[in-house]
Amino acid sequence: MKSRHEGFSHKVTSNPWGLSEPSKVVVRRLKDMKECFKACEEDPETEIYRVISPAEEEPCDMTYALTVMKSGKIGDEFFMTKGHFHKRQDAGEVYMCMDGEGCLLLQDRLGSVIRLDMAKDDVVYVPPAVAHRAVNTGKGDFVFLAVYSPDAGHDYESILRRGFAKRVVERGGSVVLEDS
Ligand code: M6P
Ligand code: ZN
Repeated sequence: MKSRHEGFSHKVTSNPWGLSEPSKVVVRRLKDMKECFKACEEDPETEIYRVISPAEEEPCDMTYALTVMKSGKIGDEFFMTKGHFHKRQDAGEVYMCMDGEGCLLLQDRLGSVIRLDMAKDDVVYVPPAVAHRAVNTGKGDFVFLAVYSPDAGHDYESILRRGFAKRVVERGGSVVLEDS
């Protein structure tokens, strides 16, 4: 890994999806996010998604991460990320969908939620001060690259306490946004 002053680069690989070396992988399983799903009878070891990021130790002003989310449901709820606010109130983020189909839920501090659908090649801007959660509504992996400032920080607690006001569920074969 070069120092951040020299820049750094990776290839996004497919089969399997990942970033070329050197990179680090964080796997999130059902047991790591039980508070997020309404039902959780499935195997706690079930992998929901993994986040692959540069193995960069030095502080950077910008970085990226690839998220690879499996297709599936827990009860009637589609696989999703934990979701977070940024600790820094002025830090947004950009998501680029590399493969699959899904959506982003954006919830502001007052609890209003909007859903932005995402498919391969879509680019989405996530404004500062909204909690964001990605949901895989497709039949294959949902893969997206996020570009953000690492010092934005992840605030999971605020959104866990309140919860997302809407859930993405399957009803009669359709993808539906429902009140929590
Ligand atoms: C994207 C970025 C990461 C985030 C990941 C998973 O790749 O937003 O910063 O960690 O999605 O989302 P979460 O942290 O909410 O589980
Ligand atoms: Zn974020």
